[in-house]
Amino acid sequence: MTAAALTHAFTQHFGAAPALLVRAPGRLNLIGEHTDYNQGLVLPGAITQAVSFGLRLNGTDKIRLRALDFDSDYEVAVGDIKPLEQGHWANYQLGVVAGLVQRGAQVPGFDCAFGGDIPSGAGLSSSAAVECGVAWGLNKMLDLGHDTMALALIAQQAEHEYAMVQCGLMDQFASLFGRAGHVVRLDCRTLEYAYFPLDTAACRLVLCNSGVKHALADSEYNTRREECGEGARILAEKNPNIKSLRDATLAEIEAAKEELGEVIARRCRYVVEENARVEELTEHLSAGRQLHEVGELIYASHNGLRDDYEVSCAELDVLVELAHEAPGAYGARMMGGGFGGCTINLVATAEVDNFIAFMTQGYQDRLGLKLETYITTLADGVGEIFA
Ligand code: GAF
Repeated sequence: MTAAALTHAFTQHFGAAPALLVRAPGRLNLIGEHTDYNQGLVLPGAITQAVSFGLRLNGTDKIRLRALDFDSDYEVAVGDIKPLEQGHWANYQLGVVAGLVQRGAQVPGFDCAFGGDIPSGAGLSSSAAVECGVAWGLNKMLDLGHDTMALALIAQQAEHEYAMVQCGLMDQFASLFGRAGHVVRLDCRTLEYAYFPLDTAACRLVLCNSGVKHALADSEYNTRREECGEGARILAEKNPNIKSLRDATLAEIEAAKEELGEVIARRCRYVVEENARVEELTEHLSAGRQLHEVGELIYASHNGLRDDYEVSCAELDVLVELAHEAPGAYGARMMGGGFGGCTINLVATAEVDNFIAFMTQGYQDRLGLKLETYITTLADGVGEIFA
């Protein structure tokens, strides 16, 4: 949404111009899936698709929200906010306000209109973008002085306590810390991070939207998180240095197979292997262009997510199978929480058009489904936009 369109919509609705315009991007993740809540490593980036916000203090004690894309409004007194029914779009904003208040902020009434172009249900973290945009905007408008990492943590808390998904930090981190042309590796234990450029002359990241979102995504996500916690607890009985799956080795998992049980052992193995893949992939990126090796790691990540972690679905598996045959594809895998959404594909730049044509035809032929694709550009994280 352009700054002019947003300003116009805001002014029409609230009767005064916004004081601040903010852009908050969605995210992709090159590798490191379901590792963030195991204190592991992730390698996401922010994308050009984003949610934009107009904000202004309104001189009352009311928060007035306008969701431009859903043509829907919500209003509440600041002192009365509480989680709404699950799935309500205002939970993300309200959760952020609650987090700021909890940290001592006096939040006065404000108006907020927002809308964007992150396809919903595509696994590109439109919810994290909403949380991060509001957190960043209120922090600036009210001069609260939180640093960017604190804002990511406040946004994550909103997801836990208002959206009721026990997510890790990756999505909020990527939306706030993205850098144009780069992916960024985050160590979810120490919160240290490092940027890696992606050479777009050689390769592009193409997202293929399966168009499905299975209802069990949120509940299965929380279940995986519990299984990992349980795995870490069992492993810690033998080695007290294991504080999370980040600390475990494959040998330790193998040795505790009986106690873990078959399912939890597989979950643990996936997490340990995926962390190793993030390390290996970033070594390849640092060493220059080794796209075949990078691609193999991406394919291996999908296999683990499908077979050991069991968060893929038939449509995503078909997309990855097709990518194996597609012109220019180095690697492909499901991305994000799973059970639908997009695959991420590393594709030779010169072959992107052929790749997309092949995938589109193949998805239609195999499943009778229409494929939406996005050639992404890695973008900057949350920031102000100027009219
Ligand atoms: C979702 C979560 F929000 C992230 O924290 C992360 O766990 C991801 O699924 C899986 O890697 O996007």
